[in-house]
Amino acid sequence: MQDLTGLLNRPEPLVMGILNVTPDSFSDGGVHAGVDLALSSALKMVEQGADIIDVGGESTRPGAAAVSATQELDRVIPVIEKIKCHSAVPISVDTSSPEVMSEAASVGIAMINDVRALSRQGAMEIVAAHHLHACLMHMQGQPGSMQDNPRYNDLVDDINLFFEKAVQRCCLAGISRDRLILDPGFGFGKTYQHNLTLINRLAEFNVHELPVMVGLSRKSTLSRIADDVIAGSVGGNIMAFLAGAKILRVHDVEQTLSALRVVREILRSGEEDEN
Ligand code: 8Y4
Repeated sequence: MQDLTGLLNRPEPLVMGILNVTPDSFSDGGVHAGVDLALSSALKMVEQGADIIDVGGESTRPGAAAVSATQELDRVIPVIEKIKCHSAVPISVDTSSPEVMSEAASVGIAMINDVRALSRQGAMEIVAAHHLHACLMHMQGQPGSMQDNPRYNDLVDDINLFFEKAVQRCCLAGISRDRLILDPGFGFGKTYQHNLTLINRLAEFNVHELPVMVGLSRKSTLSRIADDVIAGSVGGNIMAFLAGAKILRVHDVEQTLSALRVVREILRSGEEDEN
């Protein structure tokens, strides 16, 4: 088990680099070529300053085919093992499958990033037993249909109620509260307007006094606004940081860190002006 407590207590946000190991991303030349390509992508993000690498083998895009736990294990476990041979970077696993959680925990990871918030049978117990950190993400509906007319009473209040219940369930299952991270799930059962509201009102998710994570990177709400989706994502992530986001899940580690450094230096200099 890798502990993120120290990293989470730093003043600066954590940048989580996205490593997709779905066949469409890393499978042009057989299994070994796939693992090597994934490794070099992970090491590049680490060099660029990523604090965590999020390894995912299930695509949650609308219309994506369901994957079996076996398929997901075959994709994810060899990549985790390979990264661990070459780097001490904390690893997060993007999965909803208890089988994958369990195998990954045995290999040694820091956290589970679950877009289904540990809702599958046995998931919470695995996180508890291995003292893993876990990101509980909000999603309305299921990946295949979540974007057909999502509706809320009050978006932020509804998500906060979901967080309240999910945190309570996790604590009852034996997970320490301080292992939990909350994510409002940008793009998961949200309209364009909902997604913008999430960023505008992001600070309201701080009421739980748990770290807030966001995944804005390259998503369609942002590419609809900006032709340059990388620059657009960096802008969204800066706003999220200013609203208190603690973990930024991104494809573009270098660009995100450059922008964060500038904003943090300006903030630091402003505090100095007060003296
Ligand atoms: C281009 C690239 C367009 C990627 C869309 C996407 C989140 C997440 C995803 C998130 C947390 C994605 C696994 C969707 N999004 N986990 N995972 N929060 N915690 N789409 O927002 O990146 S996958």
